[in-house]
This record gives sequence, structure tokens and C-alpha cells, in this order.
Amino acid sequence: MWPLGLIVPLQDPTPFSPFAPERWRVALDHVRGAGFTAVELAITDPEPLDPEEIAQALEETGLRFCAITTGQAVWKEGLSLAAGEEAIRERTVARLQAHMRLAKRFGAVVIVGLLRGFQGPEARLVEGLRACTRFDPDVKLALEPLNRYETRLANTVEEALRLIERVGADNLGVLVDTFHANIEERRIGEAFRRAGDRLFHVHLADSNRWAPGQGHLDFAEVWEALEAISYKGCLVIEALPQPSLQEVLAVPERLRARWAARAR
Ligand code: LER
Ligand code: MN
Repeated sequence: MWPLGLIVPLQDPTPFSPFAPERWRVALDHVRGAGFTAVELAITDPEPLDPEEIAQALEETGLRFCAITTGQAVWKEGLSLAAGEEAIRERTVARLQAHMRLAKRFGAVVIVGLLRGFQGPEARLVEGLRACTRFDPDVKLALEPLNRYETRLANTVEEALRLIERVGADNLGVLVDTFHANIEERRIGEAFRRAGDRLFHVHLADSNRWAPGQGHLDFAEVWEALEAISYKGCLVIEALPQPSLQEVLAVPERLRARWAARAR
């Protein structure tokens, strides 16, 4: 039903992907081989990357490059849209704009997760997001509500939508991650419905950040809500490779069987 993706890092390892960045081309083959049809690339800094090489690898595997996850630059370089220092805010906006240049060619969504920062006045965040949305109105940005233990800025869909309204741009939407929604939202299904046509991207993980089906989250509620809002984007598994990598790679088969059973 929905294209299903996995995360592949290109430059720095991430706990949410079982693959090593230096073997990203082989990783794409594994992703495809497991039945995924899309990929989210984890990119710290797009400047040194060769878009041609990425395009070629994607063409060989037939995978859709659906989103760029950008948060690794927080740990590596201390970037933040809400930072007190103007120079850091400027570097963060420039980095997101570089992501947008790469994303444009592939129709990928640029994710604003941890890059927004841990704390700071919302006005700084609004200003930074506005500078990005205006940079290229044809590239979509997705603000991801993150749980309270990761940031104080935009923990819920409602808070993200309020910020988006203040920014006032059609190319800024929401990424709902079921792991965060499970912590912060009253009802997960309601959160997806509230996002509605502003839902630009989805991360799937269970209550324990393991693959869907390995925790206690009710995904039927998620599928119902996605159908109700006629969601047309991708679903990307952002899970720890627990209890095993095999469980993560088995997700496409398991989910497709479940979706087929729902459709009957
Ligand atoms: C990023 O997509 C995310 O969900 C965060 O929890 C990463 O720290
Ligand atoms: Mn996420």
C-alpha cells in the first residue's frame, strides 16, 4: 500500500540503521533484497557527496529516495536552529539548504528533527525554518515532533502545527514518528489525523524503538488513520536492530501480509 523504506547512512553510523556508511551501496542491495521499495538516507553534510553516484546507485536498485535524515550534524558539529549564537543558526540554515538542493533532484523530503535544537526561543526556530522554506518552495521540509527527553521544542503534532502556522509556508509539514507519538500524544491515531494533509513523512518504530510488532504499540490505529487521511507518502522503519537484524528485515513481508488481510 504505502512505499516502505529503511534508513541507510552515507557518512556517519546511526543506531537506527544496521548498515555501515562505507558500505552504503551494498546496504541498498540488502534493503531492496528484503522487500523495501524506498530508502531514507542519513546525511551529515551533503556538500562532499556526488549526486550522480547516488542517482546511479538508486537507479540500479530501483529504490525511491524518499527522505533525508539530517540530525547527525547535531552530535558531530553542534548545529541547531534555536542556538543562542547567530553563527551557529546561520550554519544550520545553510546546512538545511544544502540538503534541500540534493533533495530536489530526487523529490525527497528534508527532515528537521534534532537539528532544530534542544531548547531556545521558538522565534529563532520560526526564523530559521522560514529561511529554509523560502530558499526553495518546491522542496518539502518535515518538522518531526520529538519526545520531551530529546528536545523541549515541538514535542507533539499540535505544537509542530502551531509552529508551521507561524512560519506560514506550504512546503513545511510534519513527520510523525510512532515512537515519539507513543510517548507524547493522547492517541496515536488522532495525532496522524490531526496532521492530515500536512503529514509529509512517517517513521515507524514500536514502543521500545524496536521494529513494529516487537513492542506494545497498536499499529492498527496507525493504518486506519493513514487510510482516513489518504496519506500518499512513505513509511520508513527507524528502529534499533533488536531483537535481531532479521526482525527488521522481515518487516516488509509481515506488514504487507497484515495490510492485505485488512483490505480483504
Ligand atoms: C529522528 O528521526 C528521531 O526520531 C530521533 O529520535 C533521533 O534521535
Ligand atoms: Mn524519527
